Amino acid sequence: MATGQLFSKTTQALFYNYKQLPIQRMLDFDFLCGRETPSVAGIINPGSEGFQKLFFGQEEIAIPVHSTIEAACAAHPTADVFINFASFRSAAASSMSALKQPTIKVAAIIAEGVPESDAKQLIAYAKANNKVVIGPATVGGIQAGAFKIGDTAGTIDNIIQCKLYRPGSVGFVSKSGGMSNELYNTIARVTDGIYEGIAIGGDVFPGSTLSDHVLRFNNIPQVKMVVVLGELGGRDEYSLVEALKQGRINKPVVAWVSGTCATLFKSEVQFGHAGAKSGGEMESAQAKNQALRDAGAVVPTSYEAFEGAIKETFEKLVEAGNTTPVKEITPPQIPEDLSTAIKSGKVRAPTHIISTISDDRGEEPCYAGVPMSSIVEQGLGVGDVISLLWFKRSLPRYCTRFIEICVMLCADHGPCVSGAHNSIVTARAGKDLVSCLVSGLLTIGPRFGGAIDDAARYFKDAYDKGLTPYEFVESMKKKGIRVPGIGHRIKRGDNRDKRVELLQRYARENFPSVKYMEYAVQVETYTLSKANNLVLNVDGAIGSLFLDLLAGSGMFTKPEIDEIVEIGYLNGLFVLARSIGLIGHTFDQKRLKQPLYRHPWEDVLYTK
Ligand code: Q5B
Repeated sequence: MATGQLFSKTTQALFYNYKQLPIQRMLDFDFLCGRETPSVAGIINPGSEGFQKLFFGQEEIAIPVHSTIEAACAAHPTADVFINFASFRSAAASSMSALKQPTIKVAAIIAEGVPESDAKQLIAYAKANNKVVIGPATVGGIQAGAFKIGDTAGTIDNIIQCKLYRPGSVGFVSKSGGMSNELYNTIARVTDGIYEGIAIGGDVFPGSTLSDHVLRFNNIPQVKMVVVLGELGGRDEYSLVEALKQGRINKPVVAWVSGTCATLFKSEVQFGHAGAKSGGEMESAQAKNQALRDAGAVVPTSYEAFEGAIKETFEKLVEAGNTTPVKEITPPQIPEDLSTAIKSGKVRAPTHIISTISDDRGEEPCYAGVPMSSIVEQGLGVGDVISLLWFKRSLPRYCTRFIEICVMLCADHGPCVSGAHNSIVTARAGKDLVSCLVSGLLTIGPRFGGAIDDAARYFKDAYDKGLTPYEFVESMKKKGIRVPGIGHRIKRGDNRDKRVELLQRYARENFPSVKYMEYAVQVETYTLSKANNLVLNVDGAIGSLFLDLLAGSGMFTKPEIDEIVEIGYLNGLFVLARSIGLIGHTFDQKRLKQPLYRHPWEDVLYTK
């Protein structure tokens, strides 16, 4: 075990396993102490690399993340403390790897339940190589005003109350991490505060012992007195007794071994820590307290008297001129996190996004206020989900069924249409699913599949204005605009599109009114008189029928209908539906292991 200071105001650590809160607490402590460099030099997060954003005071900093201990040590050769937040399963192996790095001098192991045989190996290796292990099963330790391990001393408020932002003159060592918080507070009240505090952990085989740290404190000039909190079980306190008897400790030691109540129990009792069980007489709190007292330590008669004993010992030191209480300083204020400040109502902040269709903050996500479980329990379908997320209302079943029929009928139209062709070519170029999908989707537009909105706009305008089909079509011709929703590459007057027929039949049987659709049919009758391919196509059928749905369902106001048509909701139906087919074509090509597509020369007219 090293003989003196373990930490200083420039000590840096490598933190194993990304745990945002304890790292941020370390950095907040740094800021409180006026450190110039963050105490965490790097994070080791097995399997990932990059940077982690955290706050150092008011400044946001990026702490490097390394995937291995070796890489982290190589990148930060001056970081000599390894703080291990691994689980009990991997804590021993990772600690051993860290101790084997020449740059690491101290390893703190937080996990509880590390196998005792592993702990013994770590201890043996550390001893042989002059390294220090704190833990396992520890909260860590702190050098006041300089360096803190993980969650030691708890919240910033507690650290301020315990005056840990500046060094005092008491060295403190305890088995228990929880009790060390209590003692930091006590010591701050009755002395000038902690110089260094270590919780060795409650395991049967701690990496370093109470006496190891007391002997170390004895060599630190700034430490004027030592406080020790032991507990029943084990014989660690007897090493301290020996050291006291041998005169190896020349600073006042105030000690208490907790667990005196164990004698009240008839059988052996296991307290919180693995090592804290009332074994034989020698391991009892009473015996250990007496032995410490006999060896010269100040040992009160009860835990309640511990505070008084510490106070008295410190006052004697001051009276004797052996110590001058440190001057009090005011620590800087840690900037509050925005989320905490908002929660407490201290500040308000503008939001950057507004959303009205869904909410995932509660117990379960809601679509337009309807919980998912209710959607499932009511047996609703994808048409209802579209109705909630796109139109923000629950439409009647005949409407949502119509939406579902649109999606089903437009899901695919063979491999030769623009979208499928693009997806197929993209898949054969070896691209991923999303690339294949979007390359197909990008063909959807005024000529292919994306004429639904325009069809609805033009049919609505013409019908609402009372134009005859002749007036409407000829006015469009004059403007040089093809009637959206009319015309098809392969469908003809004598080979109608089955999809259009199915949609029309459903609407005639279920919609209260189909006036827009009937108007579109009249337009078709006129355009067919001009050319056999100018049929009402699937875009025109959906566009006109959706106008009937909006107007006839009684679920939309006139301004809402105008807005839906104006914004252009309806192409969304084709985009959504055709995605199903485009994904299918992509999988098909990949399943068939089709090679790179190259268009044949014979199919190209090369000309000047
Ligand atoms: N003419 C669809 O044209 C197509 C006219 C017209 C007045 C019209 C064309 C068109 C409007 C957009 C539209 C959706 C490009 C179609 C779909 C999904 C699909 C696809 C699939 C699937 C076809 C020949 C003569 C010319 C033109 C005139 C043509 N359309 N006049 N209004 N609308 N329609 N798109 O066959 O005098 O000879 O110069 O743009 O609704 O995309 O299955 O394939 O599910 O995937 O190439 O169903 O109609 O005809 O361009 O050779 O024109 O007719 O002016 O007259 P074609 P063209 P003229 S559904």
